[in-house]
Amino acid sequence: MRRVTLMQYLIEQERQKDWINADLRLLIEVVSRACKAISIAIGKGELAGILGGAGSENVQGEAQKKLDVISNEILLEANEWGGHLAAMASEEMDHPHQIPHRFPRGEYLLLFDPLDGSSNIDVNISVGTIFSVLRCPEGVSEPDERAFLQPGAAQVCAGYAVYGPSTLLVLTLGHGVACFTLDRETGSFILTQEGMRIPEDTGEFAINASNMRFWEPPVRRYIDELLAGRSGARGCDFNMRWVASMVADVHRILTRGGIFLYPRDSRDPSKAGKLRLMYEANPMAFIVEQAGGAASNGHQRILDIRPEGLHQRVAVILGSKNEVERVTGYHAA
Ligand code: P6P
Repeated sequence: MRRVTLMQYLIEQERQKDWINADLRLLIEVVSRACKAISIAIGKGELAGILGGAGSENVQGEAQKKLDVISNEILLEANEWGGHLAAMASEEMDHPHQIPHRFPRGEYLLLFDPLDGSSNIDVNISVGTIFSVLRCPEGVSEPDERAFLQPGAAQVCAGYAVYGPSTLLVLTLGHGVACFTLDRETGSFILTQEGMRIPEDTGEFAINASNMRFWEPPVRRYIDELLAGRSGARGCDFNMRWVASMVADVHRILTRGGIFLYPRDSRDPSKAGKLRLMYEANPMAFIVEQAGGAASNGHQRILDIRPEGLHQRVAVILGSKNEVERVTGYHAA
């Protein structure tokens, strides 16, 4: 594959296609640069004294890691000056971040989980950044939370960076999925995969099995059948993986297939699930569907869910199409 940088890829897309313009190209370039800065910060770890707790809580009531706060700041500062955004929203902030009036505003809304899987950061396991791009509704000059409450199907772009042995940037503009690998010597993201596809069948599932006693019957039935292996209803053995970093689990599924489940459970009936719709489930569902997979909450396509709150949670079942359809079939039974 000829060596194509992210910038070259985006400029070629802008020249040849109508689904990207200069502002969206700038947004992606700026977000990629922010992800590079986050990758460098993570790589320093204890040497920079940035591991451990920040001594604060986020809107989810979760203890923030120092790197959660640092990553959030990096993304805010990187994006607020460019004139491409109307506002930003983050897992780490109660309310949307307005673009300061000293900067021009653009047509896009950017949502992100700045450091997904941060509970893993102190034990040196892969984490990531997830982002989603929407258009600001026509005529909205001061976008508040309501401007963000659009179904995932309205996304114009979504992507994630995974900070693992390599730092990768995975991106969709609604016409397939591409993967870029960070060349640390030149500082460029290099195109390493295009047209990523998730196999429709799989022998590998990802779920936090410690929650088994809290699952609803359709999920319990599905997982029991997988665990029964070749002597059970499925007639074959299955393997399990659970990194507890959604970005790492989703990237594995994008690369070799699999099904990821974070189902609703009975621990807190007021919560529809653990993962957040707007900046975790929606961007990942967009990417997975663009790669030929499926993404459901058990009852409907995640991208069709009409959001009611910026930080609302959702059950997530995504990955290899035939397995996701089997699980949704069990919910309908
Ligand atoms: P558990 C990380 O905190 C996260 O939001 C996702 O990245 C991950 O898939 C999930 O939660 C892990 O949850 O309950 O297994 O720790």
